[in-house]
Amino acid sequence: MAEAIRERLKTTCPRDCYDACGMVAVRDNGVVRKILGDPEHHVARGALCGKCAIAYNGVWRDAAARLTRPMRRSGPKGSGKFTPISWDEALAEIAGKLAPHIGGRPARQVVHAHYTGTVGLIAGWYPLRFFQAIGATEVDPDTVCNKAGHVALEMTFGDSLEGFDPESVKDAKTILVWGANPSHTAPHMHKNWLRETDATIVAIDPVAHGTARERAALHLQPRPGTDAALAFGLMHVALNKGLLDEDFIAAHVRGFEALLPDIEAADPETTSARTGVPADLIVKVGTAYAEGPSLLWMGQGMQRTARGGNAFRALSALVALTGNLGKPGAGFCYMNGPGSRGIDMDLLTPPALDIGCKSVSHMDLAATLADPSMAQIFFAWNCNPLASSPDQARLRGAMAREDLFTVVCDIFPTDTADFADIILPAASFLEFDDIVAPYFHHTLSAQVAVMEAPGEALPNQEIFRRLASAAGLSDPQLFEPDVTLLERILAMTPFDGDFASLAQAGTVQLFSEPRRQFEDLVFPTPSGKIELYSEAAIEAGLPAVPEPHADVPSDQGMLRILSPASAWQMNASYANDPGVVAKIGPNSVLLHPDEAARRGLSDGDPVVLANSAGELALRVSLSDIAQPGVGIVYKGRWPRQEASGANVNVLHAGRKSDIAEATAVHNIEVSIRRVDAAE
Ligand SMILES: Nc1nc2c(c(=O)[nH]1)N[C@H]1C(S)=C(S)[C@@H](COP(=O)(O)OP(=O)(O)OC[C@H]3O[C@@H](n4cnc5c(=O)[nH]c(N)nc54)[C@H](O)[C@@H]3O)O[C@H]1N2
Ligand SMILES: Nc1nc2c(c(=O)[nH]1)N[C@H]1C(S)=C(S)[C@@H](COP(=O)(O)OP(=O)(O)OC[C@H]3O[C@@H](n4cnc5c(=O)[nH]c(N)nc54)[C@H](O)[C@@H]3O)O[C@H]1N2
Ligand code: SF4
Ligand SMILES: [Mo]
Repeated sequence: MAEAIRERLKTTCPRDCYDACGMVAVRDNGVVRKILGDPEHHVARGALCGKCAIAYNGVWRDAAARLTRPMRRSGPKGSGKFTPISWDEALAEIAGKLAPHIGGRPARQVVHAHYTGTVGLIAGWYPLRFFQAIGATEVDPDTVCNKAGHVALEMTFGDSLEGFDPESVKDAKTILVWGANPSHTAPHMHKNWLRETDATIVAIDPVAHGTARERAALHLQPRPGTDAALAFGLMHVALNKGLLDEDFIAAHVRGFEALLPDIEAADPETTSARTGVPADLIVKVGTAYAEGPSLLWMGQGMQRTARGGNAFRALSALVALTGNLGKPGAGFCYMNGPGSRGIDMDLLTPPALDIGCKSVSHMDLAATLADPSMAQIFFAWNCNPLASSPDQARLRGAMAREDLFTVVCDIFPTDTADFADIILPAASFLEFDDIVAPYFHHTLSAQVAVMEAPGEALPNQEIFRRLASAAGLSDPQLFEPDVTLLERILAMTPFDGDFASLAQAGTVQLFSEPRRQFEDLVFPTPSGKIELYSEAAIEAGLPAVPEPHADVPSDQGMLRILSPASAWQMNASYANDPGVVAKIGPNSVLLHPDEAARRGLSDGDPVVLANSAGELALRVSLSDIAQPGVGIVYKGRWPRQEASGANVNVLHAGRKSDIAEATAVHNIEVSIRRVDAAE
């Protein structure tokens, strides 16, 4: 008998994840047997995270679980009843609906939502060309995730997409992990990078998460929404100990004097009372951070609050006034954009194609879709808004509009897909080539086709090329093939091989030495300096300088709900994998034992969380990772798999943060009551 031919193909995980793991697909006679972590990949080191090890060897390769044919709705809106149709029929039907909206003027009533289902550069961004060309209304993607932080950093440093290089850790003495939870969201950075460093790690998070417990020498556990006050407290310590970097401030910082009175007032006792962090810890951490060199990991969780933009500006002031920038082992990181690798995203979405797109915030998605004068056609692609967006009950109601023609492009039948008129089946990252520019490391990776797409599924980019053709559009940029795109992207980078050689390598390091963030200390702000005092902020109706804001604790009776990332899911992805379902168990609110006792609640009690936006039934789970006054409900469950038909976003009324109309999802407050057996 002929021996099976075994091959090992390298590829890359394109989830919206700091780690961007290299992977190996093990194939026998061309059939994928197993997806593993690439032993040669500097981050993965041979292991995928738990969730991907399950899902990539489970539901992602299970054709029966996937969308494999275009489909047309055959039941009432939201019923999830569909009949398979051909691609030609599906695209012709969509083109017919689009026809009255396109041609010359922007198609304002065509609304499209998208995000980072895949972050592959082509699959994630090329489809935007189609929407640019018709002038559709974009649901601003970052408003559901990280936009307040981006805009705050742009105001202050002129750029939010240049962070410290993780390789620069070798020169750092202190690392603050502030409002990020690597133990869930960057599992390999937690496992290796944060374990192997000699630097002192400090976690600053209302939740005693895995990184705070297992990696941090110190954990500051502020009340939610008090970070700006804490940052001023740390600056006070630095000022008091003569640790502010006066030369750096004189040369590179604008607005120090305007902050000074608030810094002087933020003594450790005052700060402790406002944040809940013990004064001696404030002194310890303020001293260590200011002595430096220090790295500051600015997590995305912290800015999803009503004053999240202000918090980011306050943390920026801490970086600037202690001069923790522009030298080895110092810097901050929100994320590292493709630009550090020379990639100009305009190549994928040429501005000249845009005939006048407008955008709306994700916080206004439900209201937009509810209004026929604003939305006649809705596209959701590369995202699952009925699980991830706010105001879930209202959004569901809006999506039930019979006259809202809805197209959903996904790889799985999600809650959002249930509301489609037409479903377009997408190919997964295992089924076509693409390029990934990781957002923590300054590396470059190949996503490589390792198997055929099931049924008739197609990559996002091909779907939108075909739709452009069906809609009678003719600009050649709407039909650029993948091979040319791959070539043109690579040509912008320092990598001098072709896609085949990148695919062979899996991931390439582009720089021999750690990159030094803002090395020349020239900042792309109007003044060229770090702008703590910001005219852009004033123009946006914000305070000229950051303020030492602290949310006051919830009223007696109300509970503050945080809904951060689960270890077992990627946003709302993977909830349909049986292996993942077994790991996540029933939906729960994690309560500190003291908080539960105060409310007469016990472990396992069925409870209802309620506020003006909605109600959610779940169970109490006692956990001392929560602090009193705060409940933790992990994000990402699929509403249709829950007995209540909803997830935590049913409690999010769409409150906006102070900057950029971005989400304040971590400001949710609810009442909590036990459900009696009779109910
Ligand atoms: N396993 C897994 N990994 C993921 C994701 C996932 O869903 N699951 N999602 C991916 C995506 S899209 C993103 S944006 C990143 C996000 O990854 P991170 O940057 O780690 O952000 P989150 O997990 O959203 O929140 C991080 C922390 O913010 C804290 N937080 C909430 N409110 C406050 C506050 O007021 N102050 C402070 N200091 N902290 C606060 C939460 O307690 C939480 O521990 O993760 C990515 N990686
Ligand atoms: N309560 C609460 N809500 C939150 C957050 C929170 O912290 N708390 N975090 C927010 C954040 S940070 C984010 S980023 C958003 C994420 O919100 P979403 O982007 O809606 O979340 P995902 O579940 O990642 O949805 C991605 C979808 O893309 C699909 N997909 C994967 N690959 C492909 C592909 O190649 N093509 C196509 N067409 N589809 C593909 C997946 O199957 C999945 O259904 O959620 C936000 N919602
Ligand atoms: S989701 Fe993140 S940790 Fe998991 S395999 Fe993908 S890149 Fe690695
Ligand atoms: Mo996100």
